[in-house]
Amino acid sequence: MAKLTALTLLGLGLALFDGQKSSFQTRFNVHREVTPVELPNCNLVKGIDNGSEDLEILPNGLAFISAGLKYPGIMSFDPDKPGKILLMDLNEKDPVVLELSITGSTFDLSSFNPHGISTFTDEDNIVYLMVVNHPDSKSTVELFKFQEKEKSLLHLKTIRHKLLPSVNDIVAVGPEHFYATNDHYFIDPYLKSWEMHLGLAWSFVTYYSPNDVRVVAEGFDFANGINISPDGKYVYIAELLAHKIHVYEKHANWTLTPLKSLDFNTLVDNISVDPVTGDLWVGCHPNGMRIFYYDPKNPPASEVLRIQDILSKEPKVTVAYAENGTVLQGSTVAAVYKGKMLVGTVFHKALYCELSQAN
Ligand SMILES: [Ca+2]
Ligand SMILES: [Ca+2]
Repeated sequence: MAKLTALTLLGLGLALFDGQKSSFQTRFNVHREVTPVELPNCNLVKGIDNGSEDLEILPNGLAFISAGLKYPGIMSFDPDKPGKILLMDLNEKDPVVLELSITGSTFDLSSFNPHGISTFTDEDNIVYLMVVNHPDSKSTVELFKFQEKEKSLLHLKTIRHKLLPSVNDIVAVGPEHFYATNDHYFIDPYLKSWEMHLGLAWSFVTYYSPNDVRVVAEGFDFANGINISPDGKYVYIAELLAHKIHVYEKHANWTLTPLKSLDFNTLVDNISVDPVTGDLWVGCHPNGMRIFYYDPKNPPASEVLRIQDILSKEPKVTVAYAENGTVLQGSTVAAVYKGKMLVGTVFHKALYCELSQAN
């Protein structure tokens, strides 16, 4: 009897191990290879060799790029160099990147580790830039005012909160108001490992304003990119390891209620929203193993999805760009402006392409 119980337990253990293994393989999409989708006139952006994890293009064609992310356990080609915020004017024929200087700083620039970003433009056309920062493996949100003439960012404040323990991306909904996704990467290496390998879905979304901070959505298997529809009525959340994009209805009191979810065969990272068409452009990792366990001989691929009419019964999903990592490794974000697309990556380069007619 004892022997039978031991065998049963052993069998159960093996089944659990097998289940865990297959769940890991599914969540990380370990068997996926990309079928290339090329675009005309693609050029790597000069001056970006060390990541361009998030970017946002203003309606006037100015693009902000967060560069130089150091993410626990993920490749960095220059781990000792602080990160920076870059600016590109996409109205220029051959746009160049320029590093924005930071003034009025009350935070330590030598440990600047920028991650997700978002902008808010007020009624006087003042542009605020919010930047997720991870100085010394902590998590803060740095608030800046963009000074276009001076090509600089005036630092206004550092935001810390216990409900912002490990922020990935944010979407600004006011000068000091935002929604933020949280994972556990910057809290504790053990928590990170548990969350990642066991799929505990501990990730959540926080609403922040100076006098009201609360969790508004939870239970995600690594919530990553977040953005908002042009009319401000819907919030989009990318659930990286569940390969889903969720649409939430946003209410006047800032609560979110789930409306629908879309499934994909790729790990969805940051979401950009075209301010004119409302289309979503999503930077994706076709194969999560290659991004979390870097091997230069078998580098992570890049893939960009475009989602049209997301609220309709049949949203149209197109692979706008896909490449096996020979040119661009680990795409995280893509945004469009006047028939062109800028694609960023976790730790690699950035690519600027013309969109084909089909797009
Ligand atoms: Ca963002
Ligand atoms: Ca991200």
